[in-house]
Amino acid sequence: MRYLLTIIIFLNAIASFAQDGPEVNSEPVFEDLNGDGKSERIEINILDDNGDYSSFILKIGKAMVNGKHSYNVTGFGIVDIDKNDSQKEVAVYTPNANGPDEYMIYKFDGNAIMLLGRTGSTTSFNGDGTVDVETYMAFYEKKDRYFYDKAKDELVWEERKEYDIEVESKVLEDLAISGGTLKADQMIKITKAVIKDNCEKTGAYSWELCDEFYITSDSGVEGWLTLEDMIGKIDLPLRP
Ligand SMILES: [Ca+2]
Ligand SMILES: [Ca+2]
Repeated sequence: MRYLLTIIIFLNAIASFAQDGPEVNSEPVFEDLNGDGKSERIEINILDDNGDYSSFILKIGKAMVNGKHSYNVTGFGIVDIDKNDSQKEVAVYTPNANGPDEYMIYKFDGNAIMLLGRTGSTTSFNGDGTVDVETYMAFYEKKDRYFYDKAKDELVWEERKEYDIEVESKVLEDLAISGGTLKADQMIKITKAVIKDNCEKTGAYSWELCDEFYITSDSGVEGWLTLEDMIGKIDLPLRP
């Protein structure tokens, strides 16, 4: 029993799971990344720069690459962005201090290592050539999708400005919107978020106050408001 417990503790020490992501290893792993039937040895050296652990050297077979992440790196996982090809990828992981996960995703073609892209927040690898990234905004989650462009060998963002969201909230004081007036204490739903470019008005935590939101309500009053319009007037579930 004690022997088993020691093994379990040892395994816990070398592998942990990222939120929604692959198993994260800090020890070498053997895996066939380029689909030639031979496994590569994959290893990460996390560099200590006076207590900053965001730089690393990734070694795959005889190839190596230097990388720098946004936060301290804890290891890497093996991911399969597209299960329909024989390639697998290496995702170097940092648990962002603010909660969301971040990955730098590398391909190995048998000779060289190349960076396909990086994801800046909580990431889901769908296995069909797409990767979903969920970013915590002021009071909602913004869901973006990337697809693996094989011709470019790059993870490409599906560009969008408008996001469907669903946030219920209460009106704190009477507030005029394009479709009428929202009354204090009535419940509303916020159903769309539009991210505005070049917003220079920022609030606490760099919230972009120009972003626009579509409001619906049981009273039939609907319309658009900016984040600036809403703060203090609508009981938004703000998260610092
Ligand atoms: Ca191989
Ligand atoms: Ca694949």
